[in-house]
Amino acid sequence: MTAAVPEIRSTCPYCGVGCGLRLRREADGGVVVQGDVDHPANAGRTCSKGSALAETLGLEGRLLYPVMDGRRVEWDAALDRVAQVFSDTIARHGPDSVAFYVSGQLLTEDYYVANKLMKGFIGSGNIDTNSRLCMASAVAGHKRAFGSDTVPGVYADLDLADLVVLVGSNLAWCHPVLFQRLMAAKTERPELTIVVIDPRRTMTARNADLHLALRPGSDVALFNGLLAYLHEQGRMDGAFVADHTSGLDAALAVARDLSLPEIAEITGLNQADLKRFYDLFARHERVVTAYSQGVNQSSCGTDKVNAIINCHLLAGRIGRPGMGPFSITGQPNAMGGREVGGLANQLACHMELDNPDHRRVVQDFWAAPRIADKPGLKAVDLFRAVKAGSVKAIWIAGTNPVDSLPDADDVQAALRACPFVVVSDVLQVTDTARHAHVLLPAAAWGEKSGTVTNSERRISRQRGFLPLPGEAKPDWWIFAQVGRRMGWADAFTYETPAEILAEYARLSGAENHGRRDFDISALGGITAEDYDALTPFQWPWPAGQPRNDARRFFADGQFYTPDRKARFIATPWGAAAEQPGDEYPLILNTGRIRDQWHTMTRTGRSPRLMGHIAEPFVEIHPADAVAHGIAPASLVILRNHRGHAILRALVSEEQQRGTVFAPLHWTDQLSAKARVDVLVNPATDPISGQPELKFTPVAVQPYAADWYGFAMLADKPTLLPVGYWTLAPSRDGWRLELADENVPQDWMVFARALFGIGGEDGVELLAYHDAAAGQHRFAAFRDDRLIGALFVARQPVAVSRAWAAEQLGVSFTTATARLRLLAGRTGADQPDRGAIVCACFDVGARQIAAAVAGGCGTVEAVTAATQAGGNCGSCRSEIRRIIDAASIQKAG
Ligand SMILES: Nc1nc2c(c(=O)[nH]1)N[C@H]1C(S)=C(S)[C@@H](COP(=O)(O)OP(=O)(O)OC[C@H]3O[C@@H](n4cnc5c(=O)[nH]c(N)nc54)[C@H](O)[C@@H]3O)O[C@H]1N2
Ligand SMILES: Nc1nc2c(c(=O)[nH]1)N[C@H]1C(S)=C(S)[C@@H](COP(=O)(O)OP(=O)(O)OC[C@H]3O[C@@H](n4cnc5c(=O)[nH]c(N)nc54)[C@H](O)[C@@H]3O)O[C@H]1N2
Ligand code: SF4
Ligand SMILES: [Mo]
Repeated sequence: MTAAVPEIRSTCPYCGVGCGLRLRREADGGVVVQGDVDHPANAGRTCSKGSALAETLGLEGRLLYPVMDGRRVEWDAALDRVAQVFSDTIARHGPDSVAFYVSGQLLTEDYYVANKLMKGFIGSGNIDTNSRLCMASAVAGHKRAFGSDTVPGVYADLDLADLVVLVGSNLAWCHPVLFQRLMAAKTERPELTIVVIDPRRTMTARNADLHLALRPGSDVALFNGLLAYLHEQGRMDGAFVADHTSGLDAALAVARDLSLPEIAEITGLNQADLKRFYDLFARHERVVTAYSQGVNQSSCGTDKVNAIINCHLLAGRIGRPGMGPFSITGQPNAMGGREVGGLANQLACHMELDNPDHRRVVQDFWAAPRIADKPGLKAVDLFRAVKAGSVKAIWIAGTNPVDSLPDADDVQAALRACPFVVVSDVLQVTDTARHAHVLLPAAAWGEKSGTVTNSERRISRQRGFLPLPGEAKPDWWIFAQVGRRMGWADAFTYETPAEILAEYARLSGAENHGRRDFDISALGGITAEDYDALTPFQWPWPAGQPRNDARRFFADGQFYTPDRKARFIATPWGAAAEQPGDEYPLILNTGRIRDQWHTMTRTGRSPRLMGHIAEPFVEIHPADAVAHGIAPASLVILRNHRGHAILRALVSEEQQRGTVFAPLHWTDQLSAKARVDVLVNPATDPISGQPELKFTPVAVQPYAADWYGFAMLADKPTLLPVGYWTLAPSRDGWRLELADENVPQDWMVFARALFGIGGEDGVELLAYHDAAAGQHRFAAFRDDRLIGALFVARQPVAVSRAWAAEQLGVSFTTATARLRLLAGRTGADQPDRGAIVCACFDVGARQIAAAVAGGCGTVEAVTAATQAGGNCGSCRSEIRRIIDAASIQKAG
């Protein structure tokens, strides 16, 4: 009998909210995931992604041993080869001819070792991270204003604020637990006002008191106008500005360049809405401005950040409860990576590469033979250098740049051309891993141990509770092994993550004396037992001082600039260089959906999460759809001079005219041509180097499909020789959307190939054809089980996907049942649930609509009747939408 495994406390591997989880392994091997009520970040709440974690832990597709040139090898051989090629390349071409590209999903300990190896021992700044695509503008903005990358606020400020302004943040989908916390605060204090600034009417915007659907890219003009308005209205905190800031005059002069009518013109907002927002901001002392990628991912992202911070400085609204600018981080350890120096222009512990004093402190502490003496290449430039051949060996860990960097086909070309590519990942096949000469199997979440820092500077433990599968190893171990083999055995002796954290903590205190914000030296002597027991805490925590959670920075008006004053930054408004025109008339905006995480390597395995949105799409305004000949649910080619993508049209009024939105998630693994980053503009912010991921001119045109198909399959298909396909796992197999410009020669042959059947016994293949109507249907059964069904039509196939996905698990004992399936009809005993709205309890839109029709008039009533919305709550807005739609229908 298996011994009972005690409950483990850990941290969610997804977003920067950093929710605490309790994990338990059942006797049957299953895993139970629950929110940790004792964790201050979530107090027991989770969202759909967190609560579906157990479904993503299977070993299918995992990389379980090292692979070299396509063949399995021993760890020694792989590590020796990596060390050898890196050493040789450095010997022949210098330290800047090699690079690491890492991730905000690595743990702090992993990050620390990789950074130490590159900056202190190889002696190059060439380690950058996907946080360049994510947090770099916030970092640069903080440094310009505060002299350090300090996030002043804490989550409790959202509960205490009277006005919360969300800029370029779809909090409801991207940080659901924080959003629920905000909504709970609003329920308790309805006077709490929420303003959302986003070109799209997102789920977040639907819950706002005021939604400003500004023109993409125009935030600087909006906030410059606010700065001038606050000054004009006498909202300046004169004493704070005089004693604790510098540079107001220049910032104000630039802000005053634009009149209100000009701002209205630039932002596309009407003057009344602008004034309403400005007035709300002016009137409320307790205001939090929380921002995310609509701000950071822009060619003027750093100016957007500073334009926001300027307003808080002018009004003196920073460092006190319930107020302040608040950058919400994306990845679970985006913040930890910034602390540890993962960006190419930083050292470790918030020290700077261009500061000789900091370089000396770090080099001495590491007893390093050298130290990088200049910033390394930032992500976009790094891959350009790979393509140009000046970087000849690259090691990619915990990120999938062939899908997530802009101009992604160019990144792919760079990797194809690179003499030596190492990839550490948990999966065997990703769009990036395909290009690796050496593939190293990393331990995944649940197997590895370490620490992460969330958006409010809270450091929490991730704890392993599953055995390391195959030969997988933690990332820190892999980097340390290579460091040893490159000749620096003494510097990379680590045997446990606890030792690494202790060393890192000591470095944070080295020659600090309160001069640097990041100080966790209290942990400098942490033992393995204390590390195991470490409970979540917020930094700073200097040695010899008590823990001081929920501390706000800058309460004393002291900043980390040389004169300890915060700086106003003049932020002149300017339009993005690449604008839409005749050839590419629409602006492509990109981002996230509720139930998928990035390149879907984990969330794409959960049928429940796939039930929400199962296909890559492009959202387009009805007027633009008509203008470009796009019918709802048809397929669309999105195109510009960099490349193209084929996506399903989602025609929707939520989208601003002149713009389209597509999710970044889909890869070549799950769809034929849905990597949107192929199109995306690689222009970067001149200060932060963060790319313009939300603003790319594109053209749209219909995909000239001759036929559309929908299939469900018991086994994953191997060959898909059609122009368009998208795969999604369903409970007992796979769902497949298909289309092509040409008709197959023989539909029967096509169907057999798709189902993976020949003429074997025991398989019954039913077919229905209406050639005139272009309709073809096939269903194959083995015994009483469905092994494949295909529906083909001239128009997008009108078969309920939610119903169809469930048929693979059904027993088909009668001929009637089989024919009914072929007809694509729901049996009376099998109601069609509609698209999954509540991923936690698997409740579909039709079930919710039925509950509403049956008298449930509130979200709470729907929850009581169907369970929908009763767990994480991130679907509550969608439930409300269904209720609203029903009441409008009734009224009409
Ligand atoms: N479900 C889910 N959650 C996630 C992730 C995920 O993959 N899936 N990823 C995590 C990560 S790493 C990150 S970085 C965060 C990102 O979290 P968010 O930044 O909230 O998410 P995005 O969808 O990237 O973009 C936010 C919004 O910016 C808007 N926007 C675009 N252009 C502009 C503009 O010019 N001005 C303004 N004001 N807004 C604009 C977009 O319309 C979009 O709604 O999410 C984290 N959480
Ligand atoms: N167009 C557009 N592009 C974007 C964005 C956007 O909004 N629009 N957002 C950008 C942002 S903010 C981000 S953060 C990036 C995210 O983009 P990526 O970082 O490329 O996306 P992920 O899918 O999270 O990649 C993580 C990889 O690490 C692997 N992995 C998981 N766990 C581990 C582990 O423990 N160790 C190792 N070694 N590997 C592991 C996974 O299998 C996966 O291959 O995308 C960016 N790209
Ligand atoms: S909000 Fe959801 S994805 Fe983010 S940390 Fe919490 S459970 Fe994980
Ligand atoms: Mo991110």
